[in-house]
Amino acid sequence: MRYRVAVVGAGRVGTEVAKHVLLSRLADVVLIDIDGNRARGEALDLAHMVSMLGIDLDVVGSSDYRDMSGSDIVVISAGIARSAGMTREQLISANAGTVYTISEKIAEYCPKAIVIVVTNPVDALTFVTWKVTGFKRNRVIGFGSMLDSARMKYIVAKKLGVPPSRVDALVMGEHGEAMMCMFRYSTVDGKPLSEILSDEEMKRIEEEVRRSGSEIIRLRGHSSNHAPGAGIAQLIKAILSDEKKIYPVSVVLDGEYGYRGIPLSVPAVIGRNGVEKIIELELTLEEKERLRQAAKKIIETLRCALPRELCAEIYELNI
Ligand code: 2OP
Repeated sequence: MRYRVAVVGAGRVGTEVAKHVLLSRLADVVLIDIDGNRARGEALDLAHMVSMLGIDLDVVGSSDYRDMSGSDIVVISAGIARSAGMTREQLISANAGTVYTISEKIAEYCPKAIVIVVTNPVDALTFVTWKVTGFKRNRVIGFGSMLDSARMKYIVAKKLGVPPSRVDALVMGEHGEAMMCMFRYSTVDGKPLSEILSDEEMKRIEEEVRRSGSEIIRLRGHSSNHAPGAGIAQLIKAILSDEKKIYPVSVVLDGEYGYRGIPLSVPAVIGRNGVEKIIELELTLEEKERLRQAAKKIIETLRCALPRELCAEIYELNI
């Protein structure tokens, strides 16, 4: 079976996604960007890369949304990225309109696709994509906490002096300041981290995970792209190969964790239908309160950018 992945937004993250999809031999790629020459230029360079490696996959660039027709998966990576000193939420007014327009085009040209939202603030924009496409919630997946989980895994591994492959880490809630490192559900050699680390150590690790994205921006002047590219390709592989692997992703909840019609980052089984199932972990009272704070923050972000006509239900929520 030959698959097709469309990546809308041929910037640093989008091109990295395209590269990983091609290198992992997952699908043909179409790069869409309002700057058609940029999309075509990146596609040409990537086409030379696959030719060099003897990988028989097509990659094209375009500014015409019609060229993404028939794609199995569409990745939304367009929009403005964070710069130094900014929070992800501050991007909502700049990026909501972009994601709105792209979502309309996806509904028109790729009505059967699964959409992976990457543009920040990702949880809020997962909601916008779900609303505008009208797709079932299982077909709209936000990528964010998976990146935070990989960062947590790296930081814990360094701290404990073990290779990252011996660590399993879970971050959930939101891809933003209210992210929650789930130490009780994260392990080293199968042992919960909450039994190994002190409260102070856990606090410091969580802060380091939270600061990881801005630290990259501080050091090199622009936001992450290598880890997101690799992670999004892992999600694409899980979908196309129907892996049914568990990854933390942003999804609009329908009663899980006590929320309905709100996007939150939660562990989910990912397979051919996108989100096949949401894993409902048992939470302590403190964790429930932190999840509530994350939900509240996402709702406030949505209210800042979306008119009441688009999401009356978000305005009515009292969390
Ligand atoms: C990050 O955390 C871009 O939100 C992304 O690096």
